[in-house]
Amino acid sequence: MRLVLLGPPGAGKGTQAFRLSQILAIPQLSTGDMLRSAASAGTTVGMKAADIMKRGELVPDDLVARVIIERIAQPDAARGVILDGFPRTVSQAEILDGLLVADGHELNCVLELKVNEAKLLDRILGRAIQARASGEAVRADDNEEALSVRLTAYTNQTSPLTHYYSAKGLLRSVDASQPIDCVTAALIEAIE
Ligand code: B4P
Repeated sequence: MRLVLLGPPGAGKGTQAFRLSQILAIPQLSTGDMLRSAASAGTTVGMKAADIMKRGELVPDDLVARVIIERIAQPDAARGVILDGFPRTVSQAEILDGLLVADGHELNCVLELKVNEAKLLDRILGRAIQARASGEAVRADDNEEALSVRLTAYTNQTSPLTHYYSAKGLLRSVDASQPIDCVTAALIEAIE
């Protein structure tokens, strides 16, 4: 099973990808997490990505392609993958098509998480408030300024993917403004 989770920042891609990964017993591949780890580790890719992510912009396709190509080649990904936050541009979708074809696989389903903008803002800023209260590090892009840039990037660069995948008959949209358990149930139903 090869799945893509698509949605604006704070839609719950990471939250739901983790749950689906437990249920379906296939790995969650989060480009956001991979880029944040690369940034903390100070790798060449990570150093280039860190400031871009902090501003809320999308990291260039060639850098993201490098991390995903490396990760998807790992043995555990042969069983299937849940792609969390990748692809985010039409060029990335074409890179993914090429990778899957080369491995003799195909995409089973693209799950779009739909949430209105007010709720996205509440969730992201809520996460920052919670992190601050519990003494954890606040994500560098969880602030109003970066979120506005992230939302614009989603509208301009990522949302065209809904047409791309709908034309291929792969898109399933789910109301992700519901409580977390209800969203998971709706996603499982959409996959089935
Ligand atoms: P990501 O790490 O992918 O994060 P995100 O889109 O901002 O959030 P996500 O949708 O996963 O929301 P989450 O579950 O955390 O991207 C960060 C940055 O990395 C990008 O801006 C970009 O710079 C870079 N990047 C990553 N991939 C890239 C790519 N392919 N190309 C270029 N750049 C790339 O949920 C958010 C909050 O909401 C949490 O607090 C959660 O608990 C809460 N929540 C979730 N679901 C909920 C629900 N149903 N009800 C209530 N709260 C909920």
